Amino acid sequence: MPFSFHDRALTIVGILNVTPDSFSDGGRFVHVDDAVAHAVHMRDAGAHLIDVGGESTRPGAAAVPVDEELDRVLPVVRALAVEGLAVSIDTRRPAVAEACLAHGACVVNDVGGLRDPDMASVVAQAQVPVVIMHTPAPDLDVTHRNVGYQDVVAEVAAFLRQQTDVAVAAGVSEVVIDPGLGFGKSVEDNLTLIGHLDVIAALGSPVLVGASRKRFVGAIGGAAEAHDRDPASIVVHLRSIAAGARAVRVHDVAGHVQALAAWSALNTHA
Ligand code: HH2
Repeated sequence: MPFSFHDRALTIVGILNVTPDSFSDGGRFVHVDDAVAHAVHMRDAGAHLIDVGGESTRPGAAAVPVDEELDRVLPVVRALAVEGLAVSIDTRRPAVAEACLAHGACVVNDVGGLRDPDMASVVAQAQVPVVIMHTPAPDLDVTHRNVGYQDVVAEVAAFLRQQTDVAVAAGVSEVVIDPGLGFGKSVEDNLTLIGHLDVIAALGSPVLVGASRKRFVGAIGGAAEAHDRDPASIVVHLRSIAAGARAVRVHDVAGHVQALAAWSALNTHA
C-alpha cells in the first residue's frame, strides 16, 4: 500500500518498539499478538502510520546484530501489513529496511540519517518515503556523549540539507526530515531547535518531530518517569506543529488526537 506524507496536513505516527529495552515501552510488545493488538489500537485511535523499531536508541542500549533485529521486526511488519496497516520500519540498517519493504512496510525511518550509502539505494529502489533524522555522529554511543554545537539549528539544518541531496541524487521519491530531538542534544539544544523549527521547515521537505516521553520533555515538564510525560509531549508537539511540523511520532495517539481537535477548534476562532 503506497504511503505519502503529502496526503494529509498532519501525519500521526504511532510508536511500536518490539524491543526488550526501549526507554518507554521496552518489553511490552515483543510477542507478535501483543504488538499487532497495540498497533490496531493506535490505528483506531487515529494513527496514520505505525513505526516499528527493533533496536533501542536510548543511551546505553545494547547493540543488536542485524539477524536479531530482523527476527524482532519482520514477523510484526508482516502481520501488520496483513491487517492492512501502514507500517514504517525504524532502522539504521539497509538489510533490515530492504527485508521489511519486501514484506509490506511502506516507509523507512532512518535514525542513521541516511549515512549508510546503501540505505538511499534501498529506499530509491522501493520508491517509498524516507525519514532522515539528524544525529551528530553515526555511532549512537558517540551521539549520546553530546559533543556540543556552535549553532545547533544551523548544524542540524546543514546536515538535513546535505542528506536530502544524497537522497535526491539516489532517486528517492519522497524525503521527510527530522531534527532528531534527544539524540546528542542538551535540554537547551532541544528547546532551541523547537523554537527555530521554521528554519528546518524552510528546507522544503515535510518535518517530523519525535519528542514523545523523551528525557528533555521530562525535564521541562517535571516528570521523572517516561510514562508520565504524555501531557508535556503533547505540548511540545503542538508547539512544533504551529512552527510547521507536518508529522509527529508519538506513544499516546488518543491523547494527541484529542489535543489536536481542541487546538484546531481554538485556531478556527482565533
Ligand atoms: N526517536 C526514537 C526512535 N526513533 N525516529 C525518528 N524519526 N525521530 C525520533 O525522534 C526518534 C525515532 C527514540 O525513541 P523511542 O523509539 O521511543 O525509544 P527507543 O529508541 O529506546 O526504542
